[in-house]
Amino acid sequence: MKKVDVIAAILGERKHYLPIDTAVTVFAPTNIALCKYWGKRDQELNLPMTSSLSISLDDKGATTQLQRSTDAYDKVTLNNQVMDLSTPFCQRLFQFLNLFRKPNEWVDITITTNIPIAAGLASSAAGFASIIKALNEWYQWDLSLKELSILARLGSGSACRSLWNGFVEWQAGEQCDGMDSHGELFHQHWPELCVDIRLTSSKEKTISSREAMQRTIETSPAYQDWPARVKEDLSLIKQAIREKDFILLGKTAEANALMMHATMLTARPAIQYSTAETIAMMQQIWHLRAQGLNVYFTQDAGPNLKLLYLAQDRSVVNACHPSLRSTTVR
Ligand code: 2P0
Repeated sequence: MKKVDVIAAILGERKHYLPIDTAVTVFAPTNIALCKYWGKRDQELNLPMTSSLSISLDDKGATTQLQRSTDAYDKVTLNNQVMDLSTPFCQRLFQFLNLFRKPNEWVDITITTNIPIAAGLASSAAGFASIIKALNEWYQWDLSLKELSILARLGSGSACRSLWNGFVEWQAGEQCDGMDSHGELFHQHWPELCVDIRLTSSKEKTISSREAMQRTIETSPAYQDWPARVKEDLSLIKQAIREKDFILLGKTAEANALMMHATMLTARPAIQYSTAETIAMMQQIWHLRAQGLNVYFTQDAGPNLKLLYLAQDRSVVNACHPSLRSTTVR
């Protein structure tokens, strides 16, 4: 099954709609997975091997402004910088846009993120989610969030979780067209749950998560244990959120992230996103926990850690160790 077939099935007649003349501006939050997506059963459609669950970072994410280009060529601006259209960023963007637009529909697109790009902070998730929301308004498709989630997934898997604020579960689904593989709200509120990004590096990662997850599936003997582990972790994390059991949430989310990185370390050749700073940071967190502080971490495809703790511990977390000070994002 190809992306164009999925798009045709969702858009139907709407595929022929013309864009409006005015600019549209939309925002999508980035999301941090508490139970990770790692590995695909279909690379073309970004269909995952397992379900996953994330929390969105409300006002941290990507804003996309989309309008007709005043010239007969495309224009891309990323974080106030006019982009060369041959960069990998623009190539990936146009691969996606070309699935939807018609010939000569030249675009002027401006994407602004308030999180570092490609440092394992899920900026591509927010980026693709905001682009599909912008297309939905530009062409006046009037699609549901579920349909937008399926289309966002075609750009980047984790983007399908960035259509909502709060907790979002991405159901892996079983169908080969992926119509049952999309995000949906996990209806729970937990305003006391805090997420901090501890930035050890905002440099671009050396290996994309797309390439890393494929190599892991193909070469890591540890990967065979991953789907069963995720099933159990997902169930525990949902229980923890429902019962507001922070310790269960923290220890399961941390173990899930470490297991994901263990599958990468045992790939051939090995993949390691952690730096010396990342490891030192993990040890500090474990040390603080041994002293009784309820702080946990999760880590994505990059060296930065995200701290998880409750609002009541915010001042203690910040005071404990100067190097633990970080950006509170939620
Ligand atoms: C996640 N990550 O659940 C996991 C944890 C990184 C580590 O989703 O190939 O950029 O576009 O589907 O979505 C990052 O992978 O990969 C990711 P593609 P994506 O957040």
